[in-house]
Amino acid sequence: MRENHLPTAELQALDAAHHMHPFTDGAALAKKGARIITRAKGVWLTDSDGHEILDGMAGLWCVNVGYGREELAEAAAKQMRELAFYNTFFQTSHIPAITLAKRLADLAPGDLNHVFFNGSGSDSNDTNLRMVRRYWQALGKPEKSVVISRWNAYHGSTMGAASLGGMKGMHKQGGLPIPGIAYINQPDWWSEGGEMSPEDFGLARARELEAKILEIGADKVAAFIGEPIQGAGGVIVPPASYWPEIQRICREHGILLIADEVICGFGRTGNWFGSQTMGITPDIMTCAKGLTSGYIPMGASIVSDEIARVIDGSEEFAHGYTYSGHPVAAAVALENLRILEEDGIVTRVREETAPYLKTQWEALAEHPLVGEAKIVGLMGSIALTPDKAARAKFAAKEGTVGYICRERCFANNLIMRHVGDRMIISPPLTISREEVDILIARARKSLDEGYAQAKAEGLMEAATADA
Ligand code: PXG
Repeated sequence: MRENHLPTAELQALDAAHHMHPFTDGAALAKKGARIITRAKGVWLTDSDGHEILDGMAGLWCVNVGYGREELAEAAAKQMRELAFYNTFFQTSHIPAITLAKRLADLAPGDLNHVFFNGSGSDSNDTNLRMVRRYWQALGKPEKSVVISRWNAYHGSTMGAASLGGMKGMHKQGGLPIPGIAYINQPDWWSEGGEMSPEDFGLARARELEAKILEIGADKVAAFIGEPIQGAGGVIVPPASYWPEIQRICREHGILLIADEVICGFGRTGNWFGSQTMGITPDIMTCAKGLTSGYIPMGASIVSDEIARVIDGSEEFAHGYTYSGHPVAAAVALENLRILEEDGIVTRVREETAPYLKTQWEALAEHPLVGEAKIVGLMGSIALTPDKAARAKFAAKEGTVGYICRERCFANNLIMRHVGDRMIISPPLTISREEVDILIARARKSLDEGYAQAKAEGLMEAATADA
């Protein structure tokens, strides 16, 4: 394809001069220059220098149907011509929002039959926070307002969503969390499980919820929120004992359960929703990303009959966004869901691609730099370690070796991210077997090179236990 853009160096200079990047050390990036992606097809990105890069992260965990689907472009164009925008506020509605709400109600588990539309995952979680507090208030229990979350959870970047998240680095910047959020520990057996079996550890971590509810008082707790599998926290797969126990505790103490499905939803774990993979039926699901495969921004809160009955049955719920149910986004989401279903993508993930990738992914655990290798559906992680048997952390600053490996992946034209010293993948759900083979070969090569570099730089020292 003919390139008709400025030279890479000029684009990088303009980017550094004018573009503020999310979650980025701007000065460091300005020195190095951003990698500029110009187009994409399937699982392959092309950068401004013509490199072909395998996108092992589906953009940002979102391009579930892969890049370059004409039908999605068509759906957007058609809707823009027909009705580019109308709001859903003042007793009006439109066909894309109605059709999508019905479609999501059919797909969602249990009695999650009602949809509040948002613009992203963050503002979906803001909606959820306001909705659960309003729910209890409408039932005459306004003091039932605390939401319990987990350290190292990611629920978004707005003041509300970042407070719901348990990322201490985010809380440090700008006076977070907001009042009324409490935290328990995450179910990360590899790093925090000590001598316990994974199953015992899963139960113990779930029971921290019960202890926290009792500490605060069940009459003050509105809800618990969690990602079925933590994504941005490093793809932490909880032990099988964890989620059923969390659900039991929520039910027993009259606490609403919010499953943040922003990453796990729409096929990522081999089912439509991560909640189904984890065997739970939440009261609210947060959706975004894969809802439109990232082709256009959209978020949704899918809620139970009971919550909708209370919210819609009392005075006006004073909440909403201009773009709640945006017709173009809704039209793209509908077409995206059609593709996921009619192309059999979710089923293929569960029955073919995930089992094929799992065998090769778990074999990476034999690599000298790798401790555990975990994968559910098409979201996987590996823990890097200087000492497998001891499940040790590195003596070097957390993320040093992870960053080295990520840089090797970049150099080998594979997007595989690091979160601290965990490497993570989440490729488009349409990845073929041949592409899985390429992903694994490049990951292995990058780990070999990362290992060699870590050894050469004296980084294979384990931290002492109390470090
Ligand atoms: N919930 C979860 C579980 C997420 O993963 C959000 C909410 C917020 O969605 P929006 O659409 O507001 O970004 C997310 C987003 C990373 C990374 O570094 C992950 C996300 C966003 C940005 C970076 O892995 N997830």
